[in-house]
Amino acid sequence: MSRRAPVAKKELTVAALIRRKTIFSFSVFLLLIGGAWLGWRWLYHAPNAPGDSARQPLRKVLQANEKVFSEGVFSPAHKAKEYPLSAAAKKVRVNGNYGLKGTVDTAGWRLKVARQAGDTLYLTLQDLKALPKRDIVFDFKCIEGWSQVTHWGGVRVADFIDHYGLQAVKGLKYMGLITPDGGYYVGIDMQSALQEQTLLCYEMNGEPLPLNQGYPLRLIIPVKYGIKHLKRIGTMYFSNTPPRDYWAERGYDYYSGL
Ligand SMILES: Nc1nc2c(c(=O)[nH]1)N[C@H]1C(S)=C(S)[C@@H](COP(=O)(O)O)O[C@H]1N2
Ligand SMILES: [Mo]
Repeated sequence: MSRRAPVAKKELTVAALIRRKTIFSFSVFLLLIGGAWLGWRWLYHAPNAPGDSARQPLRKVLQANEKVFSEGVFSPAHKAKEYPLSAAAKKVRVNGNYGLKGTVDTAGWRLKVARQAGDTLYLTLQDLKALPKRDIVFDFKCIEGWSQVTHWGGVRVADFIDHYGLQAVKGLKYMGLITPDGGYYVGIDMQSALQEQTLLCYEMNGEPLPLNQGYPLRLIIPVKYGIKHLKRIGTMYFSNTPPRDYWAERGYDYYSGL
């Protein structure tokens, strides 16, 4: 009966063990570095969508975030925190003046509301002031990294739409706003436009808006970053395709939700 004797496991010396582990660790290190480099190269050479300055893979991440924010964890009822009047800053920071060059024709200014099918409303500031006024004190946040608790007053976009019989636009996906000179423009998803805290705003600290803060009318939309709070509204329109958006065209998040 010939039984094979069990092969004795070859004992490794400590030095050989260390050598083996070092080679293994170094190979893993090289693989990770190589992977990171390839990934970066892929991202760097990835194309942009037409008219977009964000690379497509990065834009897809932003769009995935938007989906989570608008349909997922954060419900449509999501509201910005409100503060007491006493918390509002007296000296309010000014930021951004695209579309604000030149003065406003105070007497001639009208809010142009493009309803569907070429039918347009022209409203005066008095028309807007005749509607119920809503005051809000909230923490205004700019993507540049600053924030300030400030006090604004105006008419809710939702009330405005109901009052002017624009119910049909609620079925569309977006509201677009443009300054009178076309220099600044934003697109807002309808759900956020109709949110109870979103205002067509004509007052700051109980006074008419200063020129550099959007006189005669601006958007206040507390569930979004400052870039969406367009100052000096000229035209309002509605559509199912995303309206042009100044900062989204320059690579920022279109949704810009908080
Ligand atoms: N017309 C116009 N609106 C604008 C901007 C702009 O450049 N032009 N900048 C936006 C940005 S980035 C911010 S943070 C807020 C600042 O509002 P404030 O000047 O009242 O602080 O306005 C927004 N609305
Ligand atoms: Mo901003």
